[in-house]
Amino acid sequence: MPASPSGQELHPLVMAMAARIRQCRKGFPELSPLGLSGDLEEIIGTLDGEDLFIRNEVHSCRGLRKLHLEIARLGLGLQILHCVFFPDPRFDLPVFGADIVASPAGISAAIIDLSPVGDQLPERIQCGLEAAVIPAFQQVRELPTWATIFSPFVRFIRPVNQQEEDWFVELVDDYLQVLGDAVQAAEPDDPSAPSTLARYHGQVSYCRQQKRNDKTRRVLEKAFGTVWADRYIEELLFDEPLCP
Ligand code: BLA
Repeated sequence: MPASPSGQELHPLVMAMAARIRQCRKGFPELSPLGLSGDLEEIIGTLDGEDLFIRNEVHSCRGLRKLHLEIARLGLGLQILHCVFFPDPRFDLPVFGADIVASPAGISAAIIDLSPVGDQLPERIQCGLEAAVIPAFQQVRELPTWATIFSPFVRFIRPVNQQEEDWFVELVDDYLQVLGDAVQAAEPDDPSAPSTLARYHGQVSYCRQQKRNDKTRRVLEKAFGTVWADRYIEELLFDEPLCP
């Protein structure tokens, strides 16, 4: 089977990350695929004679309202792995986010975080992340101004060699283990509990801050137009949770 509908190879880090995320995802409780309206599962187009595609996988599980994994090729050899696991606000769980941006020149951005939806991370997550060993990446990138949503454990790097790419995949695995353990242990609060409402508002602001990332919007607009990009961002990438 070709690596992509266009038959072109995906960057090894994009493939390795996707494989690891899928493997970790399997362990989440009551995992089930979420239907996507037909035109959003696989999106294929062309730009300046180049094949474009986006492939989306969306699930839900006990504790998480949406687990989204996207792999895309979006023009000029740009490849993106985008992954966000959004919690169900009734549960005291963070948002898992990961993004890889690869171009023919190599990986320009690799980011991973478990982001709080309140003042701080749940204690169990905090302790788990404190125990994770952070590899000595050579190129740590500066976060943009909208990135106030991330935790102190966010890693935003440009991997400089294969070893650093391998380290990054292991780090993603560590963060997903910490999240997975918390998901297994979590018990829901009442939908009307103040804690649920606070986490709902926290998740809404996470989504709104992410939507301030012009780089994502620009790439999608160039490939598929403004109206489509808007809908895609609002409905699939960073849709806000339903009020509990
Ligand atoms: C940066 N995101 C980028 C860049 C591009 C995209 C082209 C610039 C690359 C660079 O600075 O080297 C594009 N990312 C996309 C597209 C999608 C995508 C098109 O996910 C989806 C279809 N972005 C996220 C998530 C996080 C994230 C979940 O979607 C973090 C958890 C972070 N992307 C992120 C950050 C930057 C970035 C922090 C750098 C922005 C900057 O430096 O201004």
